Amino acid sequence: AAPISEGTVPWPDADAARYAAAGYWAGRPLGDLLRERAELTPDVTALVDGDARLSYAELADRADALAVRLLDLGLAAGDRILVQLANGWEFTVLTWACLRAGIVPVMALPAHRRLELAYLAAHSESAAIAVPDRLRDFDHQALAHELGKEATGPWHVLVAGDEVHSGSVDLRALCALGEDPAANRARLDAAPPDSRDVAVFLLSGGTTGLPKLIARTHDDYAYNARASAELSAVDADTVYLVSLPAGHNFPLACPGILGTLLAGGRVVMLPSPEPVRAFATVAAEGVTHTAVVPAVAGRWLEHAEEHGAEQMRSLRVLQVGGSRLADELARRVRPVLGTTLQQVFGMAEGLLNYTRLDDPEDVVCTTQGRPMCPDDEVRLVDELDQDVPEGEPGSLLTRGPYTPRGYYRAAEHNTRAFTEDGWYRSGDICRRTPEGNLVVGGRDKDMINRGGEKVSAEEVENLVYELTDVSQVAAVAMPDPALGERVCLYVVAGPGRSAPALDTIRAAMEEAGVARFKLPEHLVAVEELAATKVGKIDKKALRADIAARVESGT
Ligand code: J2J
Repeated sequence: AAPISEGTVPWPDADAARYAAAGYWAGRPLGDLLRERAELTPDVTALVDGDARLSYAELADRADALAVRLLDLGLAAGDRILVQLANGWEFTVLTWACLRAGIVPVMALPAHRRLELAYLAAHSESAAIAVPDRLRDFDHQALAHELGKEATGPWHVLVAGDEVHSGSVDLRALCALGEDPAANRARLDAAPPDSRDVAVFLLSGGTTGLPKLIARTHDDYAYNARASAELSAVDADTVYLVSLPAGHNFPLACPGILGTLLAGGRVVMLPSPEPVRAFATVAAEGVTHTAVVPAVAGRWLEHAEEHGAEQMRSLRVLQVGGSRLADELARRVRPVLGTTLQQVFGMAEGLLNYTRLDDPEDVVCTTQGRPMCPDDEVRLVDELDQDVPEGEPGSLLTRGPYTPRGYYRAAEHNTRAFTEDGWYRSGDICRRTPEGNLVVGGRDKDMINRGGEKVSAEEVENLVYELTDVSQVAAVAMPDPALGERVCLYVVAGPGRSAPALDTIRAAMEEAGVARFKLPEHLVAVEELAATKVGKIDKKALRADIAARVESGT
């Protein structure tokens, strides 16, 4: 496989020097930092997953043992491993192991299917994949082997589960404590990754046909996690609950798993945010912090209103982000759950905005916070990239010490997604309040935000063109009370034909190996699609149309 450095876009030297001098970049690989932290409190519980409880010493030693066994399997520093694990202790041990060995995890989601995984494996030239045996009736292990048929290099299938088939590697066995932890440790300490090298690949929310990979370095991602921990008051007394997919930036490092472990706190993993189990877990483990998307916050509030919030007594901070939290929902958090709300407007591309824990209630409930770092640069601009007047809505551009300057191996797309001088175009329309907080009011990127899961309209449209014979299709966001948005398709039938049914399209997409959350949930067949002045499909008009239809119930 080609070295990663070939496809990444480094920060310019002057900026890198500035970020290092300011102390944001500590010059230490994440695996080192974790190992060091583990030594401070070896006997303290670091990780909980059901009955499994690992102390810092056990976690660090298992991670080292796994790292060494991965190297012995033939993986080398700089190699990539596609990670599609459910939320469980294996995810955390594997991530830690990778950070120690310099093996780079590519953070896929459990919902991804053949099409997404095949693309990610090829694009990252992964040499291995880590999957559950089965999850919700889906045979991940079988798919992982199928993907191997297309691999050009070595392909190891690591399986976390009870049913490990021949030809697979038992990930849990690989995580077993080694005979000689000191020897493992010495071997890994002798060849630490460079702190400026890639630590993890995150997936972009995506506005293009295929998801982009975001290369986050040890230096920038450690800062991301550490500074986040400070802003959400995560420390050694923290018990952080992970219930969103762990490979997502928010629960992984904002401050998430990494921020909590770097602070010496405890991470508790749950496979889903379903309220009955989540509430019981908060009570049983004394959870102090957790992160959810607005759709989950809504379900938790309803649950608490019905059954009481007694179980939530230990919860000090509820972080909510991933899509716009309605002000009315935000205002119910403190009275109903008795906890402090922290709004998080973040992105896997870097920039994180947080409301501060001591902000006035009004700021916490009506804004999405402000940048985490003093050296985060944020501009709000018009269509010509000119700054809008203060207080007016504009499209967000950003640069900073944890916002890489380009996607991985995407030179052509980077010319659009980034300005010439390295500003990332987030595509969010925001305004800045007089106190400096951002309020997200919309977006000018072609993405559908389904309860925090990002769906690229272009990706869906390409699939529909490929799989059906419609003559025109547009995927647009349909307002939804529970999820915020769902995917709606507008289609113009092929000549002399009728439009395909929604179920037909969904079945074809599923058959093609597309993640379920991307499947359209509503279809509107029309004679023609309105065009803009430049001849593009007028999505704005379609969004207004579907909103009006939902409103009037037609
Ligand atoms: C409105 N839109 C938001 C918010 C993200 C923390 C939290 C979220 C993400 C995330 C993340 C929003 N209000 N509070 O990585 O570390 C939309 C914006 C943004 C896009 C990024 C984190 N919080 N969004 O959601 O990479 O449109 O990251 O550009 O998945 O989600 O999506 P993603």
